[in-house]
This record gives sequence, structure tokens and C-alpha cells, in this order.
Amino acid sequence: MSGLAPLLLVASLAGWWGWEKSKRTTHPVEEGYRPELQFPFEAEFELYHNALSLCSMKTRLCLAELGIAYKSHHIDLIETGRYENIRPELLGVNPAGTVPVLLHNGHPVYESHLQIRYAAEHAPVGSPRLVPETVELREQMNRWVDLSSLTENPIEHGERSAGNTIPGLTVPLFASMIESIPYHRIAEGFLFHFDKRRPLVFCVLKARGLANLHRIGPAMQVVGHSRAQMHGHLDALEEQLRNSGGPWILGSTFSLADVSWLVVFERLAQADYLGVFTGDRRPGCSAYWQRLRERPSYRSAIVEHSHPTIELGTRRLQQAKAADPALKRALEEA
Ligand SMILES: N[C@@H](CCC(=O)N[C@@H](CS)C(=O)NCC(=O)O)C(=O)O
Repeated sequence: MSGLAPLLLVASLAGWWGWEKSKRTTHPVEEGYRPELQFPFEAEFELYHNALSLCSMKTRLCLAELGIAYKSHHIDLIETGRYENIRPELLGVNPAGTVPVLLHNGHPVYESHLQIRYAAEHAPVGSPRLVPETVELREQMNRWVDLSSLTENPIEHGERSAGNTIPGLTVPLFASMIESIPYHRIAEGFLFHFDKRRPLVFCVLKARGLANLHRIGPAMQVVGHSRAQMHGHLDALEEQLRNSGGPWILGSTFSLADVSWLVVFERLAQADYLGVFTGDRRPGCSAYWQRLRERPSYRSAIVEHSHPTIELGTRRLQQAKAADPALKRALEEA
């Protein structure tokens, strides 16, 4: 009998894992508006999003700019506490297990750069126009939206867009935030997350601690590459702001391009990188960021969605850099 107990335990655990796994299976989804899919809904617009996620911030900000009210579903990612993105509530509307997901009358729109375009086209009459009238300006806008977007395999393609450098530049903030998340929550990812590198990276960051981040070679390599690439993207933005005459990317017209870049600057602020990329080095970008923060949408879509784990993460990161010049140098210059 006693020999049977361990076997029964293993069989039960395997059964539980198989059952759970079957409810959490993920697969890629086709991007864009999907009128053939219909999910239960209560409000015309509903948004599944996360406080930290760059793409979620972008869609929230766009809806705020357009004055579109929506029912909010906050979904935690492991960085903000737990893997709610691989639980049935989100998988029911996005089998890919990622945020944001915009629902319009129950039909999903996948990918934030397409959600903002969709929202701009379907905003109520009288909403501000975030897409310019002329073909030439529209093409420019699209180019600047793409230049700020997060696309496939971002870490490998930082040269393509500023958005793709964001995960690398967020590594120090991740290392700081993950100190608040218990190991058992992170480890759940080994069992059920679609990308096992995620729990692995977070476990390593947590085990080594923020104070030792500059001693983790591969992490520092990613940060260094992303930083160099972001310098290139912001030089281009500085030039564009000069050439367009400002105050916005396309000149006098505030557009989806500005929506999309605002969140890039917000992440640089959260990850304590503004000092490296703005200031005297890029006065145009600095003034632009100041103007963006003065927009009412910044308050309602970003400030009012701030999350204690992010705020604590930023503070800890600032303190760690102040306490150790070698860490600061490695993250900002080396
Ligand atoms: N390209 C997609 C990115 C979607 C995406 O990867 N979202 C991240 C947050 S920014 C996510 O949900 N990650 C969940 C996870 O990896 O656990 C978009 O723009 O919507």
C-alpha cells in the first residue's frame, strides 16, 4: 500500500497538469479585426489590457484621445503579479494569450498598432481625427507608427523600431519588479506559459538580484544593444521633430504616430532611462515628451492606470543605481 501512494500522487499530479494544460493551450491568431469571431460582451468597446504592457498603454491612450468609453478588463502578466494572461478569461478572447485585445461589439481586434487604426476609424462622430486627411501625411504617420511598434521577435530586431528596443531596455525594470513576485508564481510559467524563456529569465533575474544585474553577461548584452539602437531611433525622431516644425511628429497635426511614441517615452521614464536619452542631448525630444505629458489622455490612460509594482520597481531601480555607480554605468553607458 505504501508503495502505491507515491504512484497515486504522481498520477494525480500528471492528471491535474494535463487537465490544466488543456484549458491553457495557446496558439497564434490572425491579426486585425476579426468579424467572424464573436465573444460575449457588455459594452460596445471592451479592452483587455495590462498596466505595464507598452501595447496596452498605446491602445488605452488612443481610446482616451478619441473619447471612446470602454469596459476595462485588467489582466495581470507575471511582471505585475501573476500569469492571468494564460487563464480562461483572456484565452477565451485571445487564444494567443497576449494583451491588449480590443473588442468591438464582441468582435476582436488583435495587435495594438491595428487596434489604434481601427478605433480611429470607428470613433463616434465628433471625436478628434487622429489620422490626417492627405495621403502623404497618412503615409508618414504609418511609418512613424511602425517605427514605434513592438513586432515579432523584438530582441532580435531592435534596428527595425524603437518599440523593439523596449523589452531590452526594460530588463533593469523587470529585474527590479520581479523582486516583489514570489518564485512559485514565476514557476507556474514552466508548467503552462507558451514561452518557457520567460519564467527562466525572471527566475535568473530574481535569483541574482537587481544589485548584480551588471554581472549577468547576456542580460547586459541585450541592454547594451537595445540602448545603442534606441539612440539611433531617437536621433531620427529628433530630426523629424525639427523638420516637421512640431509640435507633433507630423507638424501641427496630432496623430496616431504621437499616440504610439508617447508610450515609448513613458516606458523610458518607468525604466529610468529618460536621463540617458533626453535632456540636452535631444532638446526636441525632451520638449516633445513634456508636451505629450500635458495631454489629458496621459492622465486618464497612463497615470490613472499606474500600478504599485511598477512604481516600486522604478524607485528601487533608481536607488540601486544611486547606491552603485558600477551598476549605473553598466546600464547607462558601458
Ligand atoms: N504585437 C502585439 C504584442 C502583444 C504582446 O506580446 N503583448 C505582451 C505585453 S506587451 C503580452 O501580452 N505578453 C504576455 C506574456 O508574454 O506573458 C501588440 O502590439 O498587440
